[in-house]
Amino acid sequence: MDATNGLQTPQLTFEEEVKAFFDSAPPLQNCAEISEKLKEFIARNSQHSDGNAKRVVCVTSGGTTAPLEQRCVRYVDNFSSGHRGATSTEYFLKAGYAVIFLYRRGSFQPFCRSLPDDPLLECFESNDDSNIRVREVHAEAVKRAIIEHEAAVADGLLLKLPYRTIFEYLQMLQMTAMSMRCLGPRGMFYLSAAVSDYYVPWKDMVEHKIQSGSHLLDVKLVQVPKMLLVLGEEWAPSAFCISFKLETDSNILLKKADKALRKYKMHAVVANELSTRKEEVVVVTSSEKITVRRNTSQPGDDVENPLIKLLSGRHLAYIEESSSIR
Ligand code: 9Z3
Repeated sequence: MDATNGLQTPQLTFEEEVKAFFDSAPPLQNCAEISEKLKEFIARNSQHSDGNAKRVVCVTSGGTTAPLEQRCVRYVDNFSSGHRGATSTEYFLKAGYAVIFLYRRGSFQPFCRSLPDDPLLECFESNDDSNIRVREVHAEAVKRAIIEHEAAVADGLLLKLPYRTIFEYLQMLQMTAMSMRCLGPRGMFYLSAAVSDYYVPWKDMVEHKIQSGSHLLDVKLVQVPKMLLVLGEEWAPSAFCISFKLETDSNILLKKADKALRKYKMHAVVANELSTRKEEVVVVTSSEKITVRRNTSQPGDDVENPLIKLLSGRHLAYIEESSSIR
């Protein structure tokens, strides 16, 4: 695949690239339903039954696909499992947030991380009367998953919205951000999804399955416009924005995170290296680089535990600071 786009393409401004992306994207199928769910969720948490206006975070999770055919058989994907997003969602809920969980279909889900890969078949068994019961060995994990998930949903604190493609993801992120605008600084974006860097614009994509048989497959991929800038400047200008930077070469990680912080005007960038991402991350802000590690002396602890504590504290300070300058 030629990611350098060997064709002579016209030079577009950034604004034109963004417009071209959205203009050419296939419209979201359940747009009205998503919009209604967002409206209702945000209204409810702006005046929650416990009397407090909640802080609301949009957690993006998993990886986007870039389809190669309109009637998609093949697509470009990435490694992301959604573990970071699902785990962080649990800790955000614990910290008192309402969470919009924008996740890749089929990726890890909050409260289900400790269940086996095939939970339905592995967690349950039938007895002699063909009644279904939970296997003893998984009973604790299943009970915890159900109780904690039910509590979050019953309290109206968790809204789950699935995506698969880069087109769906960016349209849903835009809708979510516009809906969260009314929250001002109480809104937060925690952008842990691994977003495709390159895609085939819908209008340039073949309709039917690409036929095999030729020695070389020549597909032109175009850079996905970095929507982080648009998010912070236009879609939700008062929100607290955290993005992630992933590298496999630890020598360039912090420099790249620092660059992203300034270029996309984020409040913090969480830098992580592929092989150690579950053990430690570095939170890069304009004035600090804070290493956050999983507490290894506490069995089952996650790096997201201290990470969300740190970010939640920073978000509170940001809200106070924003209200004092209004
Ligand atoms: C991350 O860096 C996440 O922490 C991981 C989590 C994807 C590594 P898993 O889902 O992994 O738990 O398996 N996410 C963002 C990666 C990314 O694509 N960042 C962009 C970049 O590096 C900036 S938007 O250019």
